[in-house]
Formats: sequence, structure tokens, C-alpha cells
Amino acid sequence: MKASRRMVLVSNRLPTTLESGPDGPALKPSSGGLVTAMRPVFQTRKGYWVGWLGEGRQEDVERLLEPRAREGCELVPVALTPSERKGFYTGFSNEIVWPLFHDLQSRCNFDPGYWNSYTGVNRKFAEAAARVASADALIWVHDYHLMMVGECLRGMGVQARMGFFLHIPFPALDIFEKLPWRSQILRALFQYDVIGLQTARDQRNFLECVRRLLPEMDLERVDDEVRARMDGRVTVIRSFPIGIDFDEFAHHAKQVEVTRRAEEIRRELGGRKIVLGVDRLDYTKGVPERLKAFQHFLATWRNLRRKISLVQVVVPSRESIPEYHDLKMETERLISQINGQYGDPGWTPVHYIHRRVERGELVALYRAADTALVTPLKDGMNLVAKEFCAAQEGESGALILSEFAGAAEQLREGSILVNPYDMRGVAEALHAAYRMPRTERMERMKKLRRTVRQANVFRWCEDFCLYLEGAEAAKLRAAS
Ligand code: GDG
Repeated sequence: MKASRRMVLVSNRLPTTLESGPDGPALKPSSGGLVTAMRPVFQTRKGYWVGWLGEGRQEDVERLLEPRAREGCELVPVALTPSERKGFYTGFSNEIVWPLFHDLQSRCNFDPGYWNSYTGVNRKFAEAAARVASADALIWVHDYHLMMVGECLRGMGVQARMGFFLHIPFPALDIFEKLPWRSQILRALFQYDVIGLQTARDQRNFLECVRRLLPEMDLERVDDEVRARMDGRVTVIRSFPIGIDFDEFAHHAKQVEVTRRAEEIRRELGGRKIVLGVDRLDYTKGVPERLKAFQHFLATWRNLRRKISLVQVVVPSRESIPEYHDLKMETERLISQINGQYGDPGWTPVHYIHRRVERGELVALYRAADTALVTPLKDGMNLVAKEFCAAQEGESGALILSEFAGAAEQLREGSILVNPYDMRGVAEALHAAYRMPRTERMERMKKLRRTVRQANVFRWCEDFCLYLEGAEAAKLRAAS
């Protein structure tokens, strides 16, 4: 049956994952930035969301999804075999595209066998989307796992408007060129009507690759968008920096129980200054580098040793990949080294939380923190930086932000920008944040909050959808 509603989201994961619990299989919220961003959008727009639900039996999947379908949000699960998961997800997506697009080419495993699995699974996602998409549907495909879905859909005769949004960075030409399947992927992307990237940096890189690898493409810049023409199709390439649901975060942060919990955290940490890190376990997030910078800080400013603690939340992720396991070991080794070297019975320098914390606890941590240390080696955007600002009810927290996070383009003014590879620089930024007068911190945070409030996730979605709907919608907006 075809859908009467119009939006068909397609992403690797659905917003919920099937997991086995004490009472049998249950649906748990999925983690990660894409799901955090898309969940509020999906709740307001309704429609279909096509993605992988996790490993489970078909009858459990159907039974658990049924109540959601009645609410009008239909989740369309794509079943994958273990070997498909390995070749498509663990292999091509996370051992090739993820490290390469984050400029970490030495971590890539260019196993030629992964490509077939990637294209085969992309076809499966396309088939699932085609089953529910009506002719007037807007199909919105997300992220690096699914770059070939548009081409598959066109091959099946789907004429609907289609957009693609890349949540991770797009690399510079000399890095992208290393991808053995560079031309197939680049060409396939032009089956979409809109290609959305996070930042102007990504748009620049993408265009440089197109100019070199697809020289027949006719490119025309119109303000901040670029129109690409080939074989009678026009594709718009533009940056759409993703945001968060600011009001929801700000509202949540003001709740009595969150306020109480934030005070409790402060008390539990002995009233010391709290520096907070929140990351998925991933080598792009720069956690070991951050720990070394904190170690350098403690070694340099001896007088501040008992006055500050780092709380580092690390959410388990991609545990089937050996590199991620090694990273966990390295992180834990560094934490125990710092705590062993500097801690004493009344003070633990690094508090380590290795699990997904509840949303309320996360917001309480954001509120309790004096400084957020967000230092990815490279990041598409980084929502943690924005969430921290939204939760700063007292408006006095300091944000130390990597210049290689996409968020740095918008949050330059107000944050303390650092090079995450520069241990001394990050330690100095921590010291600057510690010493910064409250009035300056408040002024900076006010600016940050204004930016995050304005460029929120609904605005992002609206902007993207306007382009997805086509030239007519864009003209109407311009005229209004
Ligand atoms: C990709 C891109 C881009 C984290 N720990 C917990 C928890 N989280 C939530 C955060 C945040 C999300 O996970 C992480 O988002 P990021 O943006 O920081 O990072 P990625 O997962 O790598 O996301 C990224 C994003 O897509 C969106 O386009 O910004 O650059 O890599 O929302 O709050 N949530 C809960 N407990 C935790 O312990 N509840």
C-alpha cells in the first residue's frame, strides 16, 4: 500500500533499537547525533522512517512496532543478515568511509569485498523506501551509509523528489581521491535533487572533488547554493548546519528534578569546578588527546589540582570493530594513569562513566558543568556543544570547542576555540576558562545560546525541506 503522507526518511538506524531485556525483547532509544536530531522532526511531521531495527525475530519486530504505527509514525524495518551487517555497516561504512571522511586514512581498511555488500544493502533500503513512497513523497536519505540509495531508487523508476544529507564531514580532494569507488559514489549522489552538507567547509571540499572527478558537470553558484546540471537533472548543493531542539533542552534543564540533581552532582564532586566531556566511544572524538591535555593541565597548574575534576561520559559504540575496543583500553589506561598519578582519598581527577546515561542525568550534567570540553579531531557538527549551551540555565558555563568540529563555524564567537592535537593549547584553554570572570563567561554564553536557539533543528529541517520540495517552494519563501 502506498503512503498518503509525504515524508519518507531513510537512515541506517531507526530511532529505536530492538534489544533483549529481562522481560524479553524490547525497544530502546537508539543513540547518536542523527537520531537525536531527527526524532523531534519526525514527531512533528509524521510519515515513514525506513531503517535497521537491530537483531530480532520478525514476529517480535511486528508486535513491538504496531502501537507506533497506530500513532501515525510508521517505522519500516529493514532486515539485514549478519554478513550484510558486517560488509555494509562494520566494513564499508565504518572501516572505510567513516575514517576517510574524518581525514584518518591510515585507519581505513579498503577491503574490496565490502563494496558489493554496500551496494547490495543500499538496494535493500531503496526497495523498502520504494514500497512506502507515493509519487508525491519527499524522500530524505541520511548519511554516509546510504549514499547509493538515490541511484537505486531512480533505477527502480522512482521519480519522487529526493534529498541526501551528509551528517559527517566531506573530505578534501586529496583525501577523497583515495577512495577506490570515488567516481561511482560521487556520480550516484547526483541522482538526488538536493545534496545537503553540514558546513561551508564541506561544501567547498565537495565542489572541489566534483570539479576534478566529474569535469563534465556544469556548476553554477547562486548565493550560498550551487546548482549542478548533468543529463537533464539539476541538483542543488548547499550547507545546512544541523541544530538541536533548543526549547526542549532549555525547558528540560529548568525542571526542578534536574536542578536538584545538578546541585547534588556539584555536592558529590565536593563543590569543585566541573569540566565535562560527553562522547560516543569513537577515535574521531579525541578522548585520549583530551585526557592528555587534562594531564598536562594538572602537571602545569599544581595549585589547581584539587580544585577541578573532569567528568567524562563515554557511550559504548561500534563494539564489534577491533579499533573501538583498543580505544576503550587506551582511554581507561590514561584515566587510571591520571587518577593514580594525581588523585588522593579526597579527590578523583577524572570521573569516568562508560555507559549511556539517561537523558535527565545528561541534562543535569550539562547544568552542573562549569566548562564543556568538546575537542573532536574532526566532526560533522557536534550536537553535544549545542546541547551544553541550551542547558546553561545560569548562562555562565564556558565552551571549549575544537576548531575542527563543524559547530565551530557557527559558535566561533563565544566559545574558546582550540586545536585538539595541541595538548598545551587545550590545557591553556582550560586554564583560561577557569580564570575567566563570570561576567565574560555570561556574555559569551549569551551569544552562544542566541545562535543555538536561532539555528535550531526545526529551522534546519524547514530549510532542507524547502529545497527538497523544489524551486516553487523556494520562490514562494523568497517572495514572502
Ligand atoms: C553524527 C556526526 C553530527 C551522547 N551520550 C549520551 C547521549 N548522547 C547524545 C548526545 C548527542 C548525541 O548523542 C551525539 O551527537 P554528536 O553530534 O555529538 O555526535 P555523533 O553521534 O557522532 O553524530 C555529528 C550528528 O551526527 C548530527 O548531524 O553533529 O558530527 O558525527 O545528541 O546528547 N544521550 C544520552 N545519554 C548519553 O550518555 N541520552
